[in-house]
Amino acid sequence: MSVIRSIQAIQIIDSRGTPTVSCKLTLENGTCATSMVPSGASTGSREALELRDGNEAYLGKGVNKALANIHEIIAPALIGMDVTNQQDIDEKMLALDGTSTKSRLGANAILGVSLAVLNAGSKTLELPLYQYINQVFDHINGEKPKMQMPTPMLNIINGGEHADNNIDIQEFMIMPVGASNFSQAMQWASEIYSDLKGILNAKGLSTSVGDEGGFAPNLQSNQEAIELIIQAIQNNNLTEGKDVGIALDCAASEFYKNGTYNLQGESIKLNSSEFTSYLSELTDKYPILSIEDGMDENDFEGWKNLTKALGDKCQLVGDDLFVTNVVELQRGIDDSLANSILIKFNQIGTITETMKTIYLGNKNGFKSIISHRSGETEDSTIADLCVGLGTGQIKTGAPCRSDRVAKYNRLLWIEAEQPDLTFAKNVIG
Ligand code: 2PG
Ligand code: MG
Repeated sequence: MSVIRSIQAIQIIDSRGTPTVSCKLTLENGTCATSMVPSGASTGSREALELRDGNEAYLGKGVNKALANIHEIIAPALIGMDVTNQQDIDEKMLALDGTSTKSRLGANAILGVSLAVLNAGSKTLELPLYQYINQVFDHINGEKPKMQMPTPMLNIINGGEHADNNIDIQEFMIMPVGASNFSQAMQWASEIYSDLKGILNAKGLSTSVGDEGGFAPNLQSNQEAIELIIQAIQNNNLTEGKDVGIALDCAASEFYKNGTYNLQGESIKLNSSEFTSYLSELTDKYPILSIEDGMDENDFEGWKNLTKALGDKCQLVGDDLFVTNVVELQRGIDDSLANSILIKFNQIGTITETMKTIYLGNKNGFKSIISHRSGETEDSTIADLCVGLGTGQIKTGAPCRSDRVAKYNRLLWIEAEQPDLTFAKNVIG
């Protein structure tokens, strides 16, 4: 039995220079494993609580209260437990917290430990992390997913809360669905990314990057961003739609106020049904395979209408809408809101709950897209999560900046180690 001997947590810095939690877990058999917790900027209002100190240090963003909760409340309760029993450990932490939003201990404290437990379990059993994750899912849900390599969604133009430019849509992504394997998908994506830089340069536009490594120029419109990307795809002798599709994350909650979708970059204000038409027109005109958070997180009527209008031909992904939470996802299933879910483990706070949400989605025909946060670290667990659970898609930023490529590089290694894993292309529609 691989018993937990100690848990240590420290404050580290994420990709935005903001403090976050890192844990180190040591077993009686000497095995050690670590974790680092990501953090969002365009957060959903129903996400589990990220505990911050609120004092002068780090502009109030320190995480010393979360560290104290790990050392004083979580660690004493977990020491002596078998690290390979992920579900028991996560449930113990949920009981210690006792709130529905993890507001007592903090989702950042709980996730730091939950992730370190997952990593320590794989190490002590000497299994690659993705294989161990596959087993843990089976223990929790009684079903072994078919492992596969994901299609990446690479965010190459950043807007919204992730950049200080004038673009309202937060993420313009490419999906190399026509590639024959993951390495080729990454090669195409990197070539398109470099080409896009040349196009922006030639137009005298900025090639500085936003929080997720995509370019962040000022542009006339959302359409212009899509057209620049299509140009870069074509310059590489690839066909938009067939080889490389477009995916958007509107993060619409960020520009929705008092019943209006306010596209400041284009000086237009639209009501819910007009914004649905705006998105439908974009989808008719361009090869858009996936739209995330096309509607505000509380505009349930809007979500219903969008799903009616586009749900048959386009992946509609709930991020702020579902916050990786089974209760919110069940509402979406019952009310026909969206057809897919974005999965971010820090929105909910434990590996066990994350896996239960994915299982509920699977059972109801929802696709799960494993996602980074805009504030990231070099922790690459989400790469293994997406292979081990065979979810088929991952979004983790541009092919640029170490916090983003850490995940893509881990996936390149997994593909090299497991050349027989299928590449989950053509996952849309
Ligand atoms: C999103 C994410 C990640 P954030 O909205 O999907 O791209 O952003 O982490 O800021 O919520
Ligand atoms: Mg999102």
